[in-house]
Amino acid sequence: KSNENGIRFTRYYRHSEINEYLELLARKYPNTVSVYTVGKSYEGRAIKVIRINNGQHLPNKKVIFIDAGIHAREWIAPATALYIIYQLVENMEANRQLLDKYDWIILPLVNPDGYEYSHTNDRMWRKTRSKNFICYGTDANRNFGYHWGEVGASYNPCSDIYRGSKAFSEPETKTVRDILLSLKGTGVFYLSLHSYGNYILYPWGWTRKLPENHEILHEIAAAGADAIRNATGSRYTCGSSTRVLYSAAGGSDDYAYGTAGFPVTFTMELPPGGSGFDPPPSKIQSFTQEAWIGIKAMAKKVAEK
Ligand code: ING
Ligand code: ZN
Repeated sequence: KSNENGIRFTRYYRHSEINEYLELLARKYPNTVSVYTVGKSYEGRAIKVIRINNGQHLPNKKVIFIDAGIHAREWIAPATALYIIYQLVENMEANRQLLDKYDWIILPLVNPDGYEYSHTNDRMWRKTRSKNFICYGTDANRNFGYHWGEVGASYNPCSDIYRGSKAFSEPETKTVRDILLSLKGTGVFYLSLHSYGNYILYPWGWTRKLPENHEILHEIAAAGADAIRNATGSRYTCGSSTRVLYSAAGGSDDYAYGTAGFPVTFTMELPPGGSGFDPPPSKIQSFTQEAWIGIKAMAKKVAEK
């Protein structure tokens, strides 16, 4: 089913189409939507964010920041970011409370070079596309500067989990870093969308220690997982990255929590499909819709805290 804005959740969009959709919304809803180019990828592609407001533009509004597409092949993640944008902008009345409480900033595609490469050359590409000696690409989710490189990352530039030559060696991770730092104080909830495996993960990735407010984090994650299970029966596992999945330093959520002062940060691993990273287009609508149910429940729980 299509709609007035022409966005459909029946196929995966390319980078240029994603940016065009954001610009279309900015033109159509000038009082509630702002779109900014916040950076450029290694190969020069524009990285854009959309900021969604209830139209009142009150100062000191708290912010929820969501990104997707840190990893190239995880196509369902940018699709979910687009679905969230579509719901918040086009279905504003239904989301009135969440928009009265927060501004939402969404960066639907952090790594456009890798994403395009996964469409045109190698479906399983994960990293950025920067050149390192003999190989290409850094794992952007090992490149953030919080306990960078200490565990679960590789110093081999040919590895799929290459940490980069230094923390924030990549223009794409610098772009996310600068947004996170600009939200220090107002940012209350950071969510990074990945796939796959049905997890809602919270810090830390770099250590087995649990963060100071881990009980609250678990309660918020569980609210998301419960909402999804009640709505569709799908199950998500909640826990710290290290404990329920594996250790990895240099992730964006650890940086948002540890350095940028976000009190609540999650990495959400969306459902699998096909060989894992490629849910068929017929699943996009239901997977993204279901994720949004969980994300709304988490945002409501954050508002109660
Ligand atoms: N998974 C995440 C990864 O970057 C993760 C999981 C996130 C682990 C944060 C540790 C910290 O490996 C995917 N699918 O990318
Ligand atoms: Zn990922």
